[in-house]
Amino acid sequence: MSRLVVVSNRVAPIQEGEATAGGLAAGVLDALKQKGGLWFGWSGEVTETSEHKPEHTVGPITLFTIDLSRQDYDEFYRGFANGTLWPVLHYQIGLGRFEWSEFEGYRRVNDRFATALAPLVGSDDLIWVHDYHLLCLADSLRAKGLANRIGLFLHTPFPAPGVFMTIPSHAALIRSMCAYDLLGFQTEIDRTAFIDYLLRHAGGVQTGTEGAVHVFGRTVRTGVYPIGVHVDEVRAQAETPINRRQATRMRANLLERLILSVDRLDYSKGLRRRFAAFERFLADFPAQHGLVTFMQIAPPSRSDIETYQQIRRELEGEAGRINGRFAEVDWVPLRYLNRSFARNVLMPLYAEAQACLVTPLRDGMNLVAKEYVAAQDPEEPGVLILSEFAGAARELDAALLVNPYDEAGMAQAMDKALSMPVEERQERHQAMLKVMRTNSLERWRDRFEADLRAG
Ligand code: ADQ
Repeated sequence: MSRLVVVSNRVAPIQEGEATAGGLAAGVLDALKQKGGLWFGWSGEVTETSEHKPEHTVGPITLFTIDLSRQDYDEFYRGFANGTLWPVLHYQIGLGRFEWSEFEGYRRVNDRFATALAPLVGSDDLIWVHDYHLLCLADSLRAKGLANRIGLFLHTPFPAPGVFMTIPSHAALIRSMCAYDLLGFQTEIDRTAFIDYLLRHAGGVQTGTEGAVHVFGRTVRTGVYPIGVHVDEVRAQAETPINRRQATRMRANLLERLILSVDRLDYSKGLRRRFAAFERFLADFPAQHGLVTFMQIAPPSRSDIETYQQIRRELEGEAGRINGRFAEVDWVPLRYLNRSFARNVLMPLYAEAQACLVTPLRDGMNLVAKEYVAAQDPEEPGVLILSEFAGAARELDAALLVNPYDEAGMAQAMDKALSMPVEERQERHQAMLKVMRTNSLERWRDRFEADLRAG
């Protein structure tokens, strides 16, 4: 059988026998471990020579990475990928910037990936590309004569055409995306938005096959593949006695009700409005004073981009102000932790929390929501409060769904979560667990791979 070649912006650092991180890394690794294959991406290093690293083998997996030059990093990574695409894909048009030179840098790095990758690929290998950094990679590989099956899975949302078209190079991007054979999305909403663009703005015509469009002289297939988590693995991590002891110690100096949030520090995650909603909760529900702690874990990410520095400054200010307004000598309502935690600390902490607030303004899926549900004790589960604009809300509709722009609504949901009877909590938890067991991480991976192979 042909090999699987996975390409993503970053290759996760993996060691044999070590637990892996969530989401992309875990899903990709499982796929590669089963059948063996190649994982290709950026090393994470910026060097003047932008060299190839020697390949590195872990079990049946070969890792191959390249460095980026300073100019590549600035134009491709900080510039077009994270300064333009990321905000627009998350409907934050006002936060986007656009420079043609950065778009050219993005194309150039996609070409560099293709140049380094092409000689490593066999003629019948299956190429599975991940995410918004590499929308033009298939186009670059085709230009080098590769006729392999190439698929892209977009981990972020795909926005309504009118939003995507605010990117001045939108037409070139879409044309490049159509060099893929299969485009995978997290939800039907994302897939429909993409097809809508093709039909209304690119002269596409639907073929008889569901989700397939004839456009730019070829047929592009699309599919919906909601990414999942390893439910039993998360629960086992949450329950391991040594992990639990650590979590209980961490909890010891918190009060009896813990509301938890865990995110990368990113403006798309809705942290500012979430802080405001917690403030509203404290103002509207004084009976909860002295009883509730809201813990926000948010390690900085992309911190050399101005919009990220700004949100960090704002949140630091807000956390101080809210605590200043409400804290007592023996009670600090908001704990704001700017660091990441190992999974064996995080999963038991999920299990300890009575509620988890996951309120992104937009999110492709949001794995924290799924991890929180998976980590719960089925007899005494906590309550998930989830933004209706997270991809996960399409599956987890038994959560308390909220509008992340409605601060009063989120405050009410917090109160409802903390006073919900155990029967209702169990019922909601079971419903969510059932969907998550069906839409597992294995299913995500297997369906995408099978569809790409089937062609
Ligand atoms: P992200 O935007 O990074 O992923 P998310 O889906 O929530 O968001 O995944 C984050 C992962 O990192 C989770 O596994 C979580 O446990 C971990 N994590 C987050 N904060 C952490 C912390 N402080 N310490 C330790 N671990 C932490 C992108 C898309 C999402 C999509 C995923 C997968 O933006 O919408 O769900 O890819 O497709």
